Amino acid sequence: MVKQILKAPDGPPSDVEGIKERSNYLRGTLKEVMGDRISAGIPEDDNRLMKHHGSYLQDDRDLRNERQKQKLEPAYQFMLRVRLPGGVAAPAQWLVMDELADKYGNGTLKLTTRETFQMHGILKWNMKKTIQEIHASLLDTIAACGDVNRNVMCASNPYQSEIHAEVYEWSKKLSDDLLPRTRAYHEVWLDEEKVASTPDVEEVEPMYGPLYLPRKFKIGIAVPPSNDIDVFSQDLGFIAIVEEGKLIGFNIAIGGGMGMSHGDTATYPQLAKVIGFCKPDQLYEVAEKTITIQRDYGNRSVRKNARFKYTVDRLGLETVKTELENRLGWKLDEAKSYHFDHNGDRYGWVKGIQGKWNLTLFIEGGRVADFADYKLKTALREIAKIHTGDFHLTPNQNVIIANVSSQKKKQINALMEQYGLTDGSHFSALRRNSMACVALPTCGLAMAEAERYLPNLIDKIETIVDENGLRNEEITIRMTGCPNGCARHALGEIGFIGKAPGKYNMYLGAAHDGSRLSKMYRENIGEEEILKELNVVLSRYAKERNEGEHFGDFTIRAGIVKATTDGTNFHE
Ligand code: SRM
Ligand code: SF4
Repeated sequence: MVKQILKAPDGPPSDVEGIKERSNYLRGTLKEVMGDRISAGIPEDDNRLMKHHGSYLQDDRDLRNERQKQKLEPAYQFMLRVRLPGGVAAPAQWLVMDELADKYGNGTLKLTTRETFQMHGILKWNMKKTIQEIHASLLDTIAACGDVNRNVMCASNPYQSEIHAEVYEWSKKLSDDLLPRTRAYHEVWLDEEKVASTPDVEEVEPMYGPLYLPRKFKIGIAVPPSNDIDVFSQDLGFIAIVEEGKLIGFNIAIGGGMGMSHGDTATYPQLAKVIGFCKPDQLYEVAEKTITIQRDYGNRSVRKNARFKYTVDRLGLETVKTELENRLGWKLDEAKSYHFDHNGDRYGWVKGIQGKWNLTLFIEGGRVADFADYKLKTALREIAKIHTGDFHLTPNQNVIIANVSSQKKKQINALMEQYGLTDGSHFSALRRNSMACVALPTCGLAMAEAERYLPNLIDKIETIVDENGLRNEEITIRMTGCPNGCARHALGEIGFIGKAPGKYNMYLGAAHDGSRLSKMYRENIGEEEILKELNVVLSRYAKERNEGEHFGDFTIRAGIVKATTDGTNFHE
């Protein structure tokens, strides 16, 4: 018997709840509107549903004013996000994405902060062909966005150890088993015939129900000592626990999230809290039951407060834990000890299991493109043509050419040399530890630049870094174009959130291992002030730091920013 979906706890359901309810399990009128040629856009109701199919309607914001002046409709286009559990793609799949980006997209691929591909600039009439070609490569875009469980992340070196490989399999299983069951995606995009039947909640969506979740839900699995997936930023994070070389299970952390709105203290980034431990074969059950708690108790009235972190805060951590144990029918074990030491990527060649090699490459801003002086996209395509292992997209927007034999390693090195492809070792450690969200021109929510601006800002910060002898100091720096936190700004030792064109709030104090959020240091400042402030704090760091002390820890110890008492809550 499926549990009845409780009414929204805090008021009347939001408009999106109505849209989902009327959509007949995410179908809406998508099939019809995607076929019409009246507009390059689609109605808002269908756009809401579209997200559950892995896509957003956007418009090119660089062209917005000019088109408005010319009384033209916005330059509508679609963003498409692939579901890629653990970020693992086969070379043939890389080649398909590479080709589709040229054929139907804007000629580039974005490697995202959740280990997958995004394409931008797809026109409405090319969407179906694009999705069909992705599907033919055995990938899909189902549930890559929307009020469902999203792409499940996992530590990004699956073949570096047997444990990584095992954890990857768990992330894939979670991603597959937690998919919505509706056939809407297959009918709208893949021309599957609709089977006439009376919709039955239990049959169609046994876990989600007809309203799906109140909001997006994110799961990730970390393998200590790397916290590359930022496990405490997940709605539900798992930390792999290894004893005597064996995976014995996972610590469970709940209620993390990065998003907030400027000036609204009812919204805030929050770290997930560890509530217990489960064995590997209990993982799916824990995930499923946690999701059903959010399904039943999440705020379906105010979308800004609908994420699981707010449900946990409203109900209380202990209540949620007890509810989870009730639904499981067994008690969670005590959490085991673990240790993280960084949340960034490690670059270059690393030997993994079975004599295979892994090469992590630095992809600035996650943008795979052919630049005037750096043919990155072509180089990766040429590697994909000869590569017999996999590609691993990392949570820091980079890529690992994984599972490479010694013989192929030589060929890949030759291609790297031919194209000047870099593992980032000649860059400052600051740049290698940088992340920026997409922001302008495609993101409709951006208030300032991020991906297009951070590299230029880092050029200037590097001068300060060099003057202070900090070139090889691993300091994480992250920029987002708005407070939604897509580049997990609140877990960067230096963080920027866009406020207005050219203006950012600046944050300091996050932990290098992703276990403490940052605090606001300066509000609404432009480049000149950013550099002035960084000059002061970085030169103090160079002179006053203790041995081995990370920059984020230093800014707290030196009183540059103050840690909150519990080290977690972060408000403007
Ligand atoms: Fe995000 C919305 C891009 C990871 C929090 N995010 C968006 C949208 C779809 C804008 C929109 O709603 O119109 C952005 C599309 C821009 C574009 O043009 O492509 C967007 N988010 C991204 C990506 C591509 C950033 C990147 O440069 O890599 C990341 C895609 C991840 C993926 O593959 O699934 C991305 N977004 C994140 C993360 C990081 C993470 O999950 O680890 C976060 C913070 C964690 C969290 O969810 O708390 C994040 N995105 C948001 C939010 C705030 C949600 C909230 O409830 O607080 C929004 C706004 C919303 O949902 O209303 C958002
Ligand atoms: Fe867009 Fe804001 Fe996310 Fe950046 S952080 S991609 S500006 S929603």
